[in-house]
Amino acid sequence: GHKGMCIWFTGLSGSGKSTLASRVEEELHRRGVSTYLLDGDHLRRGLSADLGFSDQDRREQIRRAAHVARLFVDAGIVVLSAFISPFEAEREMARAQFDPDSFVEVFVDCPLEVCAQRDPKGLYVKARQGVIPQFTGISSPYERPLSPDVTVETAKLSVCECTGRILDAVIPRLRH
Ligand code: GGZ
Repeated sequence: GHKGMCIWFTGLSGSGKSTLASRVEEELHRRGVSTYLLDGDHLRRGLSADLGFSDQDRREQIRRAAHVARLFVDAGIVVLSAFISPFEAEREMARAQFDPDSFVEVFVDCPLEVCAQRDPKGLYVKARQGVIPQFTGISSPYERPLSPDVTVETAKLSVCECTGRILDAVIPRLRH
């Protein structure tokens, strides 16, 4: 068996959080680990359908996300949380929900310009046109993590290499 754990991905829109969370999830499945993928988009369609993107709403989004993650971790599941989570204070609040060795903060580090070039959903174009207000990195802040457990530079490393680095931090902590 293994214990529950929260792997918390933070980074800009388009930095690669969801891609890496699902790749890490696949690898954990191969090792027989029970997982749950929790992401911003999903939560915002249901539990957080009442929230927008003001600083206050983002703080509330992260509070809810951390709480839901905690429920799953208590049930022995490894939760992969992928939220921009732009504020250090809320990331620390999330961390505080867990035992020190049951929370791994992964900074998905990618330059804004690269994220804006990737722009898989066309959101950066709309943000720069002012069509989408309060867009992270354009018209809303992103505080870089001060002490993440793992940093992966997705503009420099392959998805495979980033996945490997995250697993290297996670796997040893899964044992009781
Ligand atoms: C940032 C936005 C915005 C604004 C819509 N700012 O890359 P995506 O598209 O698929 O995922 C992003 C998602 C961000 O939700 P989170 O819950 O992760 O954000 S936070 O932790 O800050 O609460 C993005 C989309 O929503 N999106 N408008 N204005 N991202």
